Amino acid sequence: MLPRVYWLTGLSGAGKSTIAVALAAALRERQGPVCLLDGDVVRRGLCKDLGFDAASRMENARRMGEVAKLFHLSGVPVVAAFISPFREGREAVRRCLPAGIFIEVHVATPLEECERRDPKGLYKKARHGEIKDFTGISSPYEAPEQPEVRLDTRVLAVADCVAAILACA
Ligand code: ADX
Repeated sequence: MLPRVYWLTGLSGAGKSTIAVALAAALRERQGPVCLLDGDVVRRGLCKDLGFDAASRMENARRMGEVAKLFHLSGVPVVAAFISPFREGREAVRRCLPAGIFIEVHVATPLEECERRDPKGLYKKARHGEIKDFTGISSPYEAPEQPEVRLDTRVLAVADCVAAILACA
């Protein structure tokens, strides 16, 4: 099986990281080592110089696309979880990989549900103006038009999400 790049996009609190960890575990069991790239982790290290303005988010996606490509070329599947709110940023990653390798997964939890969950208390802060450029509140999210997989986490358990992703690639 060719090492794919599974790119999970969606709002903060949508469930991307949870699904990414479960997907990486399932892939590891089948194929061996997996590269897991997660926004919260990457932004504390490799991309800690970046902010959340549009140009920084595009640069974050560009860099992570390049990292994903290096792992892909080394034969390692990649699971990436980034809000990656801009369609063009995601499509640029798709274009830098061979055809059929980029699997775009829209973790399509609606804003109201993400805000209800608010696992890190960030929506509350954003509503109070304590965080600027917050995705869904004061910064746009461009949902994928034709993702390889779209997940409604309100009705799917994590294991169902993983199964749906593996079934498509
Ligand atoms: S992305 O837009 O550039 O793809 P990324 O996925 O790396 O974002 O990081 C998102 C995480 O950063 C969120 O889950 C949240 O914990 C944190 N964060 C901090 N400030 C913001 C903000 N203004 N908008 C969105 N997420 C933010």
